[in-house]
Amino acid sequence: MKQLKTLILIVTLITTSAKSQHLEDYKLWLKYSKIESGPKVQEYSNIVTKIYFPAGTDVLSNAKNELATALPQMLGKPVVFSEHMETESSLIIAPYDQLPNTLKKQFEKEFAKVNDEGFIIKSTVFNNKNITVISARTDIGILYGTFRLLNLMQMNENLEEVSLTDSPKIEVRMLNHWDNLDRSVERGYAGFSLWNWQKLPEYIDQRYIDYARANASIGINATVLTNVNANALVLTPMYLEKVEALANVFRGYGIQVYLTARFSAPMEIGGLETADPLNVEVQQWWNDKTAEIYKRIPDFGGFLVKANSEGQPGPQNYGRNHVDGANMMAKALKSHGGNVIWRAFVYSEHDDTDRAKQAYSEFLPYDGNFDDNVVVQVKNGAIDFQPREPFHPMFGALKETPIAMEFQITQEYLGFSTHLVYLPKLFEEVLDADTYQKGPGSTVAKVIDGSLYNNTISVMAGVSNIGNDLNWTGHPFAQANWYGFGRLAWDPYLSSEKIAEEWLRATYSNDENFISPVKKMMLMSREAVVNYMNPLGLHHIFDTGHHYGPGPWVDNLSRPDWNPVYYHKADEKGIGFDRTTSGSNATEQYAPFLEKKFNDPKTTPEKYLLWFHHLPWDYQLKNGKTLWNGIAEKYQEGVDQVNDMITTWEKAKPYVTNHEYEEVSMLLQIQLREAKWWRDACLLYFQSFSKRPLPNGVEKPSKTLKEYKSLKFPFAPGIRPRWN
Ligand code: BDP
Repeated sequence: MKQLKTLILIVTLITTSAKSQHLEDYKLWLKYSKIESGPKVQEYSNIVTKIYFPAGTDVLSNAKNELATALPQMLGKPVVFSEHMETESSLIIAPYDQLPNTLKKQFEKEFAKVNDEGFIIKSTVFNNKNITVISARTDIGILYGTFRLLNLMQMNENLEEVSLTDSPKIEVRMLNHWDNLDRSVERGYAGFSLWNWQKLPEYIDQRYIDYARANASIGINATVLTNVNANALVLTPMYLEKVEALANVFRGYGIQVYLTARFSAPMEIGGLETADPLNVEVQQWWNDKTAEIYKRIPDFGGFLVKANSEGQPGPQNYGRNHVDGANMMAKALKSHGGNVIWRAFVYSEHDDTDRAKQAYSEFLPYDGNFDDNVVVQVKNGAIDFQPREPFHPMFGALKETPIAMEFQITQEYLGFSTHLVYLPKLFEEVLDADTYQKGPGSTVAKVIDGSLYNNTISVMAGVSNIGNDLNWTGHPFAQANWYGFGRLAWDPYLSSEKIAEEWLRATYSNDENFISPVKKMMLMSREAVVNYMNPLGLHHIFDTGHHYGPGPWVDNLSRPDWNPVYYHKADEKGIGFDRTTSGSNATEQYAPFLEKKFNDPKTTPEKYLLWFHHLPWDYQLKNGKTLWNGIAEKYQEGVDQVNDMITTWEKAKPYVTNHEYEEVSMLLQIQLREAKWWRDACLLYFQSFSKRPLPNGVEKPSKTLKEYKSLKFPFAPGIRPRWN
């Protein structure tokens, strides 16, 4: 009997600890683990001995709750709050206008640099006592400052003489959820949609609150709840009531809700016979609909619109253009303070010019014609979220109209949520790129934050990788992509390395022996995926529809620009897309300095070589090797890099829990298998044109090309559902 009891106890202990380990994943970078270093515990305890935190709005109480949760966990003792300033107050957290006059005066200079969402964290002397102050112009600034203080503690930073002033550089920092009303997520690889439409509005899932906390902790302040391939039903009262319930939760964390607006909604749910933007009844319908939404959600952000793109309805169905469509919605939103975010992801089956040129050609003539609450949202590259693309030529070229960056956090073309790929490295490459549109130094970051052309609104959007998986993002390291997107939207000049370090410290461990190799692994992971999928500027050679795995051979789809053969153009002579003056001349869309550079293969960075040039198989690369050998070696290098990632992770074992170790290990094994699959399938296929042997050091494929071609994945996740 006694033995049985012991056994039961052991089993219970094992299962609870396994369970709680899983729950650790759920906490994202907000784990607030106990701080092990004695001196730091002492230092931080002194700072938070007594916290003055005046009562106020929901936003302020959410900040206070966060401290009440985090500090006892990190420091091992309860915290004392007071709503009155006392002589013992060691930490003062208050909006600027509630600070005592002496402190106000002291911080005047700092506040000149702080915008409405920014904050200061400063050590100072007050009433002859060392204190720390978090202050901001607004409550939301206080929330951001509070999260930053906790983050600094998580990273064991020195806070004795802290002096920090920070403000977001981009105004709208938003997630785009491609979530459908049936809870499937287009290109989602982390389960189903978080939004439980059926139980809303009454049932408020704890997930909504934790989602909002996580976003606020990194400064994300807007969310588009629904798929760009929109369903008009979300604009009906039944759904708006549910949207309102979500907005009520998010408001307390400074997050504004946006919806996608289906252009044909006036017909589908409004009973009109047309959706022509110049029709007065249609305009009235949008005015009324917008007013109805604002009645429920006074801080509603506005609409995100995908129009006349990939079969979605739009103004062109009525002989009108993007300006007519966007301005109609802008007028409806204007008096309420809302924005229209109009996507420029357009390419047409009726246009046989290079797909990479089409959005620019279509939108550039409209520059300056959009209303001032319209922002044009452009993907980072001119094709579609590939592992690597040169920056989209519209950045810097569109001058009068504010242009929003659209990054994809979900890994549609980067191995889904199975591959460890640290995306801030990709985001950073794009943001740092120089457009030369206003001379050297005209970086994409300066275009986006509005500083290059003094644009009125600035927006950075990320297509979310979040679903209802316990760990939110499918791969635990994909949490870093959500985190990193938020940090870069706050400050597009941050380095991806700093962000990786912050995330690792908050998520796993502060041990240098862990941080340094694992950070290196993260920073290398993006180049690895480029190498084993799309080296040297190759792109869009994915198997079609689901984009899972390689499919460079696919040539039978109805539209030429949906077929991978359109993009690599491999033949007996060579490989690559000629976008120079002798080809599609897409290079002319860049500033003259870059145009010239990209027109010549010798001056084109090799990472973009086959994006801009069709070159013979024996073309000589900078390292003296032939193009064929260079391609083959890059594929092999990608596989080798995944092997290195596996070795790094094995060495990281002592610093993480068993569960954390195992889950990443298993995923890395899948990544290795798939990296080899990419290498072998692509090389066998391209070899059928190059007719050259694989160079030494490149492993022989384990299957035949026929076998790779025969693979079918009808149930791969994230496939586009049939819209409507
Ligand atoms: C592509 C996706 C497709 C999206 C489309 C878009 O394959 O599912 O609907 O982009 O951005 O990347 O509208």
